[in-house]
Amino acid sequence: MATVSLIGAPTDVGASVRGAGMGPDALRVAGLAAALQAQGFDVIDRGNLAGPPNPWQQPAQGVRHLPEVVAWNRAVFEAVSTALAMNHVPLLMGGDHCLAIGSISAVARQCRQERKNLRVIWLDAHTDVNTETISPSGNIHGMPVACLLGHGPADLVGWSGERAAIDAGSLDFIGIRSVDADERQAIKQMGLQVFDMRHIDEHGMRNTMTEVLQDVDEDTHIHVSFDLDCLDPMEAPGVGTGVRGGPTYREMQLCMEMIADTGRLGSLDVVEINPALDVRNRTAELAVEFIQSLFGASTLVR
Ligand code: NNH
Ligand code: MN
Ligand code: MN
Ligand code: MN
Repeated sequence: MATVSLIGAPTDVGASVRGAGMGPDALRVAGLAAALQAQGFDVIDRGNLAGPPNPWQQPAQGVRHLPEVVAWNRAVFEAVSTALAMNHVPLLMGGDHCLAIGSISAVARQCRQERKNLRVIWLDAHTDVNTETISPSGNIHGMPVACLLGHGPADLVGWSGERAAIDAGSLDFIGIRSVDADERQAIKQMGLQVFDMRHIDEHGMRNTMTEVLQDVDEDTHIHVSFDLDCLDPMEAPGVGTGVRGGPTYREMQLCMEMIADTGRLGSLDVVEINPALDVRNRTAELAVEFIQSLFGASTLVR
């Protein structure tokens, strides 16, 4: 059985709603380590990374808190690289979604070294493909996909060793229902594959995931970037930017189980849990259930 490295990154510097910095402890309190241990995994909790406090400033040149976001992502990049070098499965506990820049850059670099095909599955209400020139908010948690594709603030691009850590064809979005006007143009220009809520409504989660996973083979490394606002806020109220109309509990379980069935999950981000907005840690507890499914705990009875 694999070893899972839990890496806490307690920050909300990429957001404009405070509170996601408490996410790592919310996941610990919800029993994440014990849940994975019960499934037979070795789990090492690396504790929390250190980084600068949130200066709580207005955006400058289109971005908020760029130096702080860079510093946190440096720490994440190093920690994820270290875990991968030990053949562990890194599980990044955010923190806001800006941290996926460091995490996925580290994964992309490792995959290139090992000649593995990286596939990124982005579970989110948002596509996070804004840049400093088009973002309506300046919040970097709305930009990680752009940065990973080689666009966005120069300080956040190129960390994997290539300008683009991932190419558009190896990335799939699931659960999307909130895209900014210019972001929509960027999605078209970059040729991104978006399985939005309308697609899931019309085709169902099963067909959607069959399509997403069709070209996964034994040389594939799947990275899941799980923004908890992907879920319907009725299920997961503890997020800063909730949007109505997300996948149901069962749909999300099926999504996780189908990814688990491939046996190719190699790394994971769990981000945007905001305990300050949550109800009795419900969102972190829900996250733990979904993580268990992603790691192969099936609810199948047959
Ligand atoms: N698209 C908005 C922005 O860029 C919201 C992004 N917020 C997120 N993304 N939580 O997942 O500001
Ligand atoms: Mn996101
Ligand atoms: Mn989101
Ligand atoms: Mn695809």
